[in-house]
Amino acid sequence: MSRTLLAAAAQLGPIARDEPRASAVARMVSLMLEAHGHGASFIVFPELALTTFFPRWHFDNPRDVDVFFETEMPNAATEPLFEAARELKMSLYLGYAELDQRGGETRHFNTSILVDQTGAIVGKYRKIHLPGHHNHEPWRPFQHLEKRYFDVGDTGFEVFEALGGKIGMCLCNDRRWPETYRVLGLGGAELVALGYNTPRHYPPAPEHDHLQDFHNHLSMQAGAYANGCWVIASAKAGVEEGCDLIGGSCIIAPTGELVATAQGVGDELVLAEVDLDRCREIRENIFNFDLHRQPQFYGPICRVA
Ligand code: CDT
Repeated sequence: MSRTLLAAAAQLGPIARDEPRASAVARMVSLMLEAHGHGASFIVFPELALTTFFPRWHFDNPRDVDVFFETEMPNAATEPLFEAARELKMSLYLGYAELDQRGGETRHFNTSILVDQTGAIVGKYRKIHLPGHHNHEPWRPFQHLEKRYFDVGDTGFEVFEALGGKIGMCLCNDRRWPETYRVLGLGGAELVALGYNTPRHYPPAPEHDHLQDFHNHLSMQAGAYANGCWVIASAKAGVEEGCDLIGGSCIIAPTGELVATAQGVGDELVLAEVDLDRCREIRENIFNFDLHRQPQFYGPICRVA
């Protein structure tokens, strides 16, 4: 049986600080309709896709931060995405800020979910590699306070049965870490979906600003190739509240080749045929884990200091 599907990375242009969730969701539903018109059955939205990228601001009052978080999913604002999934028989990946108050404890996560074509949530991932800093650093032109506003994810890198295959998820900074893909690869992931918000300017090392697009694709192409999996990556792009976010949303084959890339930095669909059986080209050959890995020498990379 064919395991080929048409997949879409749904890049979003900027979301203003005062843009209601309903507006962002309407933009996403419109991209779902367009993707469905092309025959797509899976669509990947960016990290924190419902709001502006709020970690760029320092807030003293936790209440000012919590307005960017969802306390349940789906909720009134996001229900149209789930309805569209059901009506169009499409699966989706969605990134959002999650406020978890179960068990009397309050925790904040940078989260992604996998929703199947019946509108059911079949997978959840909470971001593990949180970049940036904890405290206000006024010397920066904008903040990157993910370490302040989010807890380190507690889900691990799980692999989910969906789309007729094995699907892994991660979020933004995770995509730069080889460990992300290798743990997902060891779990059998055939496709890794991810969303990102990446400022072009990196205040601690501005000499690398011109390399942002290169590093974006370099890390994902390497992760795809070394683990023989597809990568579908969706950016929030463009100048958002004065901060320039890179685009470059893309679909990468298990060979590491970019098979489709966004042209601009606005709302845009990136489409490609994804044959999950192509993972075998790599996983049964150069990166056949059972035949060629030498984990007895890999201890240092997972030693907890
Ligand atoms: N959202 C996110 O993780 N962004 C980071 C920005 C660089 S670190 C300040 C990234 O790795 O793309």
